[in-house]
Amino acid sequence: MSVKAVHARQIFDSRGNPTVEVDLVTAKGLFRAAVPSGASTGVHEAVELRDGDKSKYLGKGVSKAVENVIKTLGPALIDSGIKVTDQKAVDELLLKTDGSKNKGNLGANAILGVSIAAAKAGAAEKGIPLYAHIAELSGVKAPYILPVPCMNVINGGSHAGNALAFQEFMIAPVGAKDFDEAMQMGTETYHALKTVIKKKYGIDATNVGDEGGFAPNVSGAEESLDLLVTAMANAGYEGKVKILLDVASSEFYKDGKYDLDFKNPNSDQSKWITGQQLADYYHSLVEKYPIISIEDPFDQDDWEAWKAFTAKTKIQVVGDDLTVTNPERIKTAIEQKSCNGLLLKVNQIGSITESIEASTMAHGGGWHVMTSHRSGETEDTTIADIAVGLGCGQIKTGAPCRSERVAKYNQLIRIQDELKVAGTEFKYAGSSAFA
Ligand code: 2PG
Ligand code: MG
Repeated sequence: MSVKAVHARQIFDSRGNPTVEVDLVTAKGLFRAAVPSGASTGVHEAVELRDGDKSKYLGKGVSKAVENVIKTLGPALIDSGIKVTDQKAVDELLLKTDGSKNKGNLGANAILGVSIAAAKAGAAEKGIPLYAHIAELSGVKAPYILPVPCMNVINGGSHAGNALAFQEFMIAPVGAKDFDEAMQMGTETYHALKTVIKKKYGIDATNVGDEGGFAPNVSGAEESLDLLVTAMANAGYEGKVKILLDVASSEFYKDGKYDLDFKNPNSDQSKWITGQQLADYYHSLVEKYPIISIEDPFDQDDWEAWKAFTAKTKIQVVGDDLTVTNPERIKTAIEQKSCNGLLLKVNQIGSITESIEASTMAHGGGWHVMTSHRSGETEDTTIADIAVGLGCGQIKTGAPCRSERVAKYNQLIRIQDELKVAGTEFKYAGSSAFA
């Protein structure tokens, strides 16, 4: 079945910034997709097309991207007669129509909106759920794997108005028996954390950041980690819930050094540290706390620091800004042994087919894959289906707070429920996701 109509409009993301929504119509109905947007974006990401007219939405309008869907991508897809079940052909056409390497002509936000909507239409055409369609497209075999929810419960970096340099402190209920129990452990630990923070710093410290995690004005990583360890123990999940970090260090890499005080306009340059000093700091944290994964420990182009750290540590090292879900950069990182895990963000690369390719390549290189939201999100839950369809084993989509975050966890609850009711074999990834 081919595409009958494509429409797009400007809607708003969770930070109140404009973003693209696409409606794609086939004989089976209307299929809708909304595109997320990052704050700590990597410089090598595909281009998110913004209008740049400072008099409107601070230059962040997406009317050009919307127009590119309505006037160019949509008509090209309709005229091609390509079947929506053939995602590869759909995406190839979208990429060819754009014609650039970084999707800068029509915008990765325009292309991705159409690509996701087509995937939803393809699933409907086959009469199967989206995760099953993605599993078929990627050749991932049964049983389905429900991912470990990695919940970002303390927000720092560019996602929060506190002094904390590290961007994300996540909890991962690896010791749960299934996804439902993982959610119980995660939410109970989140609430225990709120109590600990309130007791220690007062009620105003329980306000939340961009991804629904708390954003207390702590002095640094160790103070945050102490809070997490206390909350995990108070909730009764010591040993069952582990900690993951996303340092997002490209945000504070300056002149070859790392500035852990980067949000202070009067930061003292003599205190900026080298990659080696930062690596030593990570090793000491891993010794002291139940940390099983560190994302973006070094700058997106500080390849040597990545390689040295990955060679020395036993934990998962995740590439986000380093690899930007781009098969070319992932290939280099596999060859150079720069990291051993991929953060999969569909809007970093801009199409479903290339995201599948990125995941397949990472798995082929012996890496684990974590599907991820962006800090600016919408109510679209596609990444939950992607995580299951690609057998990722890990997903991060914020704290269990704020509906744009919880929507994805709720979709995973629905998927697990559906699989149970249908008697389809599945398993919860648990600690094997990090082994
Ligand atoms: C990250 C993401 C998502 P952003 O760095 O991993 O948490 O943040 O979307 O701002 O790039
Ligand atoms: Mg990141």
